[in-house]
Amino acid sequence: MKKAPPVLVLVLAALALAACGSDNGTTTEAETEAPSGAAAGESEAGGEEAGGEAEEEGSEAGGASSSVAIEADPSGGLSFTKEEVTAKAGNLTIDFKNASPVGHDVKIESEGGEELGGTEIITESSATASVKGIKPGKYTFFCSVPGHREAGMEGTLVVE
Ligand SMILES: [Cu+2]
Repeated sequence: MKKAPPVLVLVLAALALAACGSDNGTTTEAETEAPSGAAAGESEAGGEEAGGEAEEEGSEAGGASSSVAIEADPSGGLSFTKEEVTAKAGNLTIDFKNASPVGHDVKIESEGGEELGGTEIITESSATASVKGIKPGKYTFFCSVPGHREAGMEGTLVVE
């Protein structure tokens, strides 16, 4: 009966070794991850440099401007033909077209809910609106006619 404890000790020792083995495995994995992580850090730094250059180009241009085309559903539905549009930071022109007889407009709203600009309500025509010095980020474009936004007349404006 006194032999049992040594066996248990051996079993425990074996388990401990197994545990050490898996620990070592984890350590080895961590070590192999480290160099790639460092490499990723380097490439991220490179990306930041590229981003900085792009920003410099933007500030050099000063009055950089771009335009986006937004169109209401020509068949009169309460939607826009695009759910997402992309523009560049700077002075933005929105070319809005509404071929339907249902009145719509387009308003641009910041993520914080601040209205930055928009068009008049139009039917069967087109209108433009401008937002000066729009910054990179995500904005919402929507129709401000009561009930239209709630019905789905909104989308995302991504400014790069
Ligand atoms: Cu509308």
